[in-house]
Amino acid sequence: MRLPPPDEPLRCLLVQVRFSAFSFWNFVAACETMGASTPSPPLGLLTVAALLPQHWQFRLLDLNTRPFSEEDWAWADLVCVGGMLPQQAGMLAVIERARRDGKFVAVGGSDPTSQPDVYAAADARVLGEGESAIPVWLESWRAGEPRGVFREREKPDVTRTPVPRYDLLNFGCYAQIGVQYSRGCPFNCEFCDIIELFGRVPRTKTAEQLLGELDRLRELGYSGAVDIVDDNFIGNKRDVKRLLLPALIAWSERHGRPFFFTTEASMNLADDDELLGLMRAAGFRLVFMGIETPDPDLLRMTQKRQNTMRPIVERVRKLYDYGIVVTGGFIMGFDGEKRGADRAMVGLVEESGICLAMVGLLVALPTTQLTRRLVREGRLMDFTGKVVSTEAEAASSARAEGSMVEVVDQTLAGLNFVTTRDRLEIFEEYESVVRTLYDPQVYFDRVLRTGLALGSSVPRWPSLWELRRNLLGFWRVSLALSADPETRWRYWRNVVRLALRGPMVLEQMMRMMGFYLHIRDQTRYLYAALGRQKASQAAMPDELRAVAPRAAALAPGD
Ligand code: B12
Ligand code: SF4
Repeated sequence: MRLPPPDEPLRCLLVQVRFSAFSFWNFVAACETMGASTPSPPLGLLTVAALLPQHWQFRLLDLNTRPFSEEDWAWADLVCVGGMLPQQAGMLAVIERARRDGKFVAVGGSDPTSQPDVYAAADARVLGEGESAIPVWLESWRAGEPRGVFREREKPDVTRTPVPRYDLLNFGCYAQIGVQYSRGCPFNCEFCDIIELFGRVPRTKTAEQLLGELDRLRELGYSGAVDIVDDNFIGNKRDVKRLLLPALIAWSERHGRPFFFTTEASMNLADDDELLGLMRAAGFRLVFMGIETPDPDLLRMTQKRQNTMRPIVERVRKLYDYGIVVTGGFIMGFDGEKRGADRAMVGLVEESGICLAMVGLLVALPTTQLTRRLVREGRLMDFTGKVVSTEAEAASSARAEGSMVEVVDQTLAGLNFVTTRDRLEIFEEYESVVRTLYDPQVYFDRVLRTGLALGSSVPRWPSLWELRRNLLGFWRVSLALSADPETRWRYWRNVVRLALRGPMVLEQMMRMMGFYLHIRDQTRYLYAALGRQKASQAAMPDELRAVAPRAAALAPGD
């Protein structure tokens, strides 16, 4: 198939493949209550559309919001697909179909960048950040060769990143819209792939640039939840405090607060009252933090010392004082983890009141320091449970027959290495944590405690569109939770008591209660999957079920 040069008008179809309905983060059931189909749009592809020649035509086919469209497929001269590890099988299916139909297909994004060999069937593999890699691809294409592997030459300066093509979205399909202020994180956690993909020197956009993106969203008629998808929003704390937040507060006040914000940040956020005050004033309502484990020895071992500086519970509660809800990521299966880790984990989540605690199993992600160490120690496994001697072998088996894990997210796929304690015991304790934390009584009681402790966030009037969404959400969540005798009573108790704390707190905690609709389905699926996984772990030979605790002594952070 001949592809015209990129300077000619081309029709480009951007395909976002489906996430599993059983991923913790794919809270479709909660989105549906407000009439949306999926949590967030694919910001990577929207940015790619802005980086490609603007005389092209673009369409977005987000398979999380609508079925595969033969019409869009036939329309396209070329297909761009991108995404993360759990989307691998879907991306490969798109590539296969493109090859079958003689359509040119380019692939990029986090998983293709981490494991390019898996995507060898694509015509063009454009690896790394698009700002830097797409020009390399276009240059080669203009010289007559659009096919091949094209890598970023350096980490791009994100102040030159164009405004993502938000005009390609149907906002009604999404619960929130993503914007990005910075890339990279200054910390050095052993299991983290972000610092491998984006580096340890945070690169920030200018405040004006971010406000330009918000202006664009406003212009297109969007209002409501905006997720700042940074790896660590406070990676460059100085710029966030001095430049971004003051400008954002002024902008929000000038425009009648069209948005409220959620983001992800490291735990040292809690140590800075001035920063928290600014975030509150700017309209931040929720922050995700990687808390990982209550055990300070394990935090040190995994090079996450920043989480050991002050008591975790105290830090989480500090955010509540500023009206900011905390969601947290927790991990089980670190080297050196001791029996009884489940009790400590439940204790931490309960005491800190983190409603949405994403407890998962440690995954050695491609390209990380953890994976490299496990290879050195002869402990990395492929997805069939076989020890491999190179990272490439593990990657190439991700789709193998007999895969013992489901590559959905960390709640379902993990421990792809020989552990330092019996892996069956880890699975059992993991299940006990999830069962305890997401027992309806425990969950709704935690929501209430947190709601009662939550300071009020900055008041704002929702737009008519949002109001309609919120009311629809309230009605549908109420119907669904009232129909279930396990949640009915506690749900209404929470609504009444939280309403007395004011509309802002009620709105925040309604989201947490709506999320339970997803958790309920997701955990049901999880327990069944864990049953299957435990059976396969039990059948593993003893030497693979655990290594001597010696490995803990080899651990890097000591
Ligand atoms: C926001 C985010 C989420 C959000 C929203 C996801 C969504 N719908 O977009 C949520 C919270 C839902 C999420 C969930 C998960 N996430 Co996530 N997430 C991110 C995060 C922080 C930002 C992604 C983003 O929007 N970036 C901004 C855009 C502009 O950048 P980009 O997507 O990388 O795109 C650029 C390039 O990659 C490239 N590009 C991208 N696509 C394409 C396509 C083509 C053709 C080309 C040429 C170029 C190209 O150009 C773009 C511009 O430079 C990243 C970290 C990161 N910095 O990437 C992790 C990240 C993508 N997530 C990751 C993971 C593992 C997950 C989970 C599995 C989490 C888990 N712990 O279990 C879940 C599963 C998701 C699900 N729904 O089932 C990993 C992926 C690892 C990998 N090797 O693939 C990352 C890298 C980090 C991490 N370790 O958490 N995530
Ligand atoms: S704080 Fe988060 S983003 Fe930064 S290195 Fe650690 S895990 Fe990665």
